[in-house]
Amino acid sequence: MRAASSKSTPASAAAPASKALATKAVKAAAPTKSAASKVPKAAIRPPAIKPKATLTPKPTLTVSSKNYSSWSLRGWLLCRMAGLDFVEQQLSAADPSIRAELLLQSSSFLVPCLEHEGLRIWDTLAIAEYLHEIAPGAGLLPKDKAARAHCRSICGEMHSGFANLRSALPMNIKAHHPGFKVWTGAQADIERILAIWRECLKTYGGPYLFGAISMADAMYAPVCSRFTTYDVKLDPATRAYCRLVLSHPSIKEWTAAAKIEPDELEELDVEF
Ligand SMILES: N[C@@H](CCC(=O)N[C@@H](CS)C(=O)NCC(=O)O)C(=O)O
Repeated sequence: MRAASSKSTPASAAAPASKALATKAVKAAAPTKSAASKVPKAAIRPPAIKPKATLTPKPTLTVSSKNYSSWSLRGWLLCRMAGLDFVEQQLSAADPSIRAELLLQSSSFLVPCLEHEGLRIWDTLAIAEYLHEIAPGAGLLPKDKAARAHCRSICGEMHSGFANLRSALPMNIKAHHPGFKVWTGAQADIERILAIWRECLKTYGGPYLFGAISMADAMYAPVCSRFTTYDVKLDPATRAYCRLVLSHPSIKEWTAAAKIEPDELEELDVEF
């Protein structure tokens, strides 16, 4: 069954990364003068050129809750950063038929999942690398080889690590917990993330982690949101970085949508 609350929204992204419409130029043969004089003028007009109907469906990104799903936010930001002209399909996290819908949409049951030109790409890192391949000029990865390796390392670290931070400080854009008490395990994750950020900002000069915005900023954007929700204490450099990320127009758009989202997951909304 299709989730009743799923919806498709055209994303107001920048230029399409794929050629949506291909037209084939057809050169009409010019009639000879003698032949032309024998037929009525209307009949010698070249046939109207019809664009070849090769319109492929727009790429679709399946996401879930904008308030709670940090992976959805990452995937969506990456598509925006790549300039992909995509349609967003949002599945309600509160819908009991969600797993049936996810099975249809994503081989792993998980979101985000990108469908592009007949391909289905699930898992955020795979989406990031795929987008870099189809839009190499978008700057998802730094141009410099060493910086690129560094960028991939911290993206991988985010993707596979920080389990304590994830469980103790789940993304919840609507919530605000001033003075939140962070337990030791999660604090170690916070310290490591801040060390990564400080090193990047120092090495590449900011304002984003690798100077210009890159896939690393998309991977760490939900952390900026969590640090705000849970009132995590930051130094001036990391606070400025968080503010910059959260003031990015795409993140502001996502945040505004999250704030008006009706879904509430009680287990993530416990009072601390
Ligand atoms: N490693 C995956 C993680 C994706 C993930 O955990 N997605 C969550 C939402 S944030 C999900 O789809 N949960 C649905 C479920 O478990 O049924 C990725 O990088 O995309």
